[in-house]
Amino acid sequence: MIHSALMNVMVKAARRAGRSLKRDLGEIENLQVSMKGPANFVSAADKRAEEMLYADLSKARPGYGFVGEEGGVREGTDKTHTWIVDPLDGTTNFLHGIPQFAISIGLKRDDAVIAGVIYNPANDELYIAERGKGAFLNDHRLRVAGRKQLNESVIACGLPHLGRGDLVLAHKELGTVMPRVAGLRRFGSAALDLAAVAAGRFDGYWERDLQPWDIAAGILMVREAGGTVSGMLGNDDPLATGDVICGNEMIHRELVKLLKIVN
Ligand code: 2AM
Ligand code: CA
Repeated sequence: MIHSALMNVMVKAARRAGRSLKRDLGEIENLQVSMKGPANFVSAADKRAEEMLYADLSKARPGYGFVGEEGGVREGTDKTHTWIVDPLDGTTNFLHGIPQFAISIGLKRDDAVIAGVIYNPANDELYIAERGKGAFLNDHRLRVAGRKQLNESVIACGLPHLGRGDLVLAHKELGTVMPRVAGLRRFGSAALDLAAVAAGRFDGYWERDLQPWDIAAGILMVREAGGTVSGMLGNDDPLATGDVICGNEMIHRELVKLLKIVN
């Protein structure tokens, strides 16, 4: 498959940083003996990956702004374009040697995300999307699942992290959704959860309190695969609120309805 010049830049950067993360994952097993060791090591791996991404992306597109999970905001001279980058989404999984983590790169032009790459170096799954051109997993075109009923759907979710988020609300949401779906899943990487909805593996997904770098690329992925994405209101912008609900049009609508009842 022939990629655009922009997509070539993004894929190359993701693959190089991915090689670094994969090497570091191999080291994690050796560090499991020490409690403090792995956390510090992962934080270093994370920063290293972000610096590689910044170096590659800013070299290929000088002047674009850069917002990364680790390094904060780096202003560019070109005020219309901004990279939104998570060098390691699914940090907890990575720390535990669970191969469900990814690099997520989104490119914003003005207020719209126009390109996204999500790459899991552990299994070499590469998701790409460009606005108006569709979404692809390892160059196969993606389409969201077609299931119309929640009771035949597998739905993914996120849960509040230690010391953060609203636990009572999360329990209520789980209690409402769980008995109505074929299966509920919690995989721990928002970027890969969105990618899995785009790929039709999950029929839907919701999570609260996320950051733009967790979801920028994934939102585009779902939309380009024909899915619907919003915040908790059903028509609001998840990049602005940090809350996300998605699926095909029907499943998205059902999830919005259910989660509204909870609140
Ligand atoms: P991260 O691994 O890059 O931190 C898991 O539910 C999702 O929430 C992941 O995408 C994770 O991204 C994100 N997340 C956001 N804030 C978090 C936090 N404080 N602790 C753990 N995960 C967090
Ligand atoms: Ca993240």
